[in-house]
Amino acid sequence: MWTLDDVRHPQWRAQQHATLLFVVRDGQVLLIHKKRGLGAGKINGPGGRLESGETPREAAIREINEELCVDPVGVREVGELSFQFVDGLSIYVNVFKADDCVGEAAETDEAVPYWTPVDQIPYEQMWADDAHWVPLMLAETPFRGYFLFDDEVMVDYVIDKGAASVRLGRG
Ligand code: 8DG
Repeated sequence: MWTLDDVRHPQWRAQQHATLLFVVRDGQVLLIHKKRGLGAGKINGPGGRLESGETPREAAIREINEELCVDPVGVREVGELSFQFVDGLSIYVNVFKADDCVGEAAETDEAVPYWTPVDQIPYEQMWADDAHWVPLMLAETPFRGYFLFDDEVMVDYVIDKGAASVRLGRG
């Protein structure tokens, strides 16, 4: 059985490497209704898995362009997420924030764009962990999150923010 100590261990390695990128402009954040892939049906930030030879930043910029046809401006990394699923799947995610984007967000095969005020983010339609770190992303408080999932159920988690390690999780 996996534990958070396993996920926090220096030798833990994820099977998949992905990104998320949140454009925050004029008090609104650009999200997506995800149409396919892991988390289809949920609301999420634009993102996806790295292609070979890409840096995480390059992948984040490519993914938001593929999913919404926009190019982000002022991209910087704000956090990291490590996900271990009890069935064995593991994903490491670099989280980026941007100040603006060029172009008008448009629906594609992968996503429907969804601008929402930052105080009305629909966490109940998102992955269970998001409510715990999206506010840190918005505040630009550096964070490192570790999560254990059983399918869609978050079993346990811990988030380090700045120098502090805050055990917030259940279980
Ligand atoms: P595809 O084109 O190959 O179908 O897929 P992809 O675009 O390469 O990958 P994906 O299936 O979209 O990758 C999963 C995305 O979901 C990736 O951006 C990371 C993100 N993600 C998780 N777990 C969680 C989570 O708990 N919360 C949030 N907000 N995002 C998550 O994998």
